[in-house]
Amino acid sequence: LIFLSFFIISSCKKEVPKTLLKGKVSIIPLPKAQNLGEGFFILNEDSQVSVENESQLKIASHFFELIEESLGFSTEVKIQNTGANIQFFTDASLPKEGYQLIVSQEKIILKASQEQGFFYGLQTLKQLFPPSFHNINAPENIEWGIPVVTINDEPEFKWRGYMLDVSRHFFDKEKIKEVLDFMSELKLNRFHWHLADDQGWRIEIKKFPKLTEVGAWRVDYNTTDETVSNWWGRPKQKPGEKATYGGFYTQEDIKEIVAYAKQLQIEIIPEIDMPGHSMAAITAYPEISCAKQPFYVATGGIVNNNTYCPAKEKTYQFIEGVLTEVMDLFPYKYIHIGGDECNKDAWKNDLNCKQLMKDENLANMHELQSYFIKRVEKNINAHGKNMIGWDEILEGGLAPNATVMSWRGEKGGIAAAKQGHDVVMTPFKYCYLDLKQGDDDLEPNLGYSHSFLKDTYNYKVISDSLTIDDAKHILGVQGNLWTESISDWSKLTYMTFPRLYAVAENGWTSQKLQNWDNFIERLLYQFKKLEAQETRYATSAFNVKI
Ligand code: TNX
Repeated sequence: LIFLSFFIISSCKKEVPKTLLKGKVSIIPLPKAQNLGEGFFILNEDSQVSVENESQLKIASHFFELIEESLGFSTEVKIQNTGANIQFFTDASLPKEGYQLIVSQEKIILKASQEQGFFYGLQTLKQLFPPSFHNINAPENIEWGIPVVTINDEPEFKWRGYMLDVSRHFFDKEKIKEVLDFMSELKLNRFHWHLADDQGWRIEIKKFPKLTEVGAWRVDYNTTDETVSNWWGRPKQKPGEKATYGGFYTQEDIKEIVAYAKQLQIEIIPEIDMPGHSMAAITAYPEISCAKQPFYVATGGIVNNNTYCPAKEKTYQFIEGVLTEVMDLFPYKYIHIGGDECNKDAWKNDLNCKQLMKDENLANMHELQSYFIKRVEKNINAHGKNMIGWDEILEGGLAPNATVMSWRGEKGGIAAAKQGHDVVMTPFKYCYLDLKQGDDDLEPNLGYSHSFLKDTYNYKVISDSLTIDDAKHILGVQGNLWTESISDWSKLTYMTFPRLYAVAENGWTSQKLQNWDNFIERLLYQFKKLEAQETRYATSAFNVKI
């Protein structure tokens, strides 16, 4: 009895590291090579980090500050602290985004050649913690067991994207930061921000203030029925009705987001959709349309006459004014100009359009659209930037330097690559996160057709019909979340997860290493983590009713 009570007392005194789960590594996206050893490295409040220089210091301090609450203690990060048990080293032989992470029982060593690699090595480290680490309520007096493992890693593609449509439903800047957070954990590095569409203009443009005074607001349907059929069936705004639903980002907000994304190694691709999908803009500035007024910011579904007029100089002045401010705000290479689903009815009977087609020898509406896109590209190129657009920009002839985002299938992307243009693959069947992910009776209030997790996972980014040289033009892959039926955060995460894990693995892990059964096993860790964070995700992918 004395022995037993001694045992009980002593085991109560010392906080047992509850988190020492049996060693198992469940990293998504799957690293290029990993070798699991025996035992654990214990990370506790005595742990210290040593880095070599200021740039590493920034990355490491940012990381350990962010996880301080989850850890339950702070971790000291210093330059050249030889006694530290977590050490960073430059290894110039590693690729830009690659890293090597070596966890032994005594030490953690992280090697990379550049910032990106150190950042991604740390994201991997974060996934080596047990799921309880991600609890929103921080534990106290705890030690964390990190399994002994050696990981050598680098990505397959340089474009690993996620698109969010903030026009159909607006998500404020704090939510955008949360999007960037979950992206960075999956080593996604391109955030495509769909900022303008028929149902709302979301970015402040100083030269054209009505874009946000008028274009950012529509009639509030305030409905809890968020099926796509509800969206498509909505009546249009009537004269005298007040437009109160919406929102926009100020230029200060944009700068804040750009700085935030930079710390997470994410580039942002702003999209201003044109010449179609532009109802919000022409409601603010009707003179750049060739359709008849009045215009209203669209409340939902079918929108006609939502185009800029390609035959007015004013249109090009407007676009130049808008894009100049956009290009100043986003210090990156690409500007997305949309180009999709342009309904050309308003152009067909317009006298200016007819005259322009004659003058420019344009045979049909596709060539007229191509004329418009090419002029816009010239302007973008003159600012030293590249234009990217949806695959409709192939119609009537591709602009000389355009990059194509292939969404209606793989055909457009394949054709563009064969013409020597760069391509990002986002075929809707595999990459559209707004499509249903489970059987109809398992889904809450959602619409469109299906895109099952397994299809997303098994999608081959490089089509068999490409030669090795054509394939070099495939920059990567992206998951797109259109928000017609998504007005709140919990639905956003529900549609995004788990499919974004599959997109991330398609972007990072080579096809040869991908394996569905193994992916599902690793997903279980991610699910526990999402639960710990109280993030809603879909189980309908596994035919489980929620
Ligand atoms: C097509 S994808 C669109 C969007 C819709 C989406 C719904 C693309 C370039 N255009 O405007 O939101 O389908 O899945």
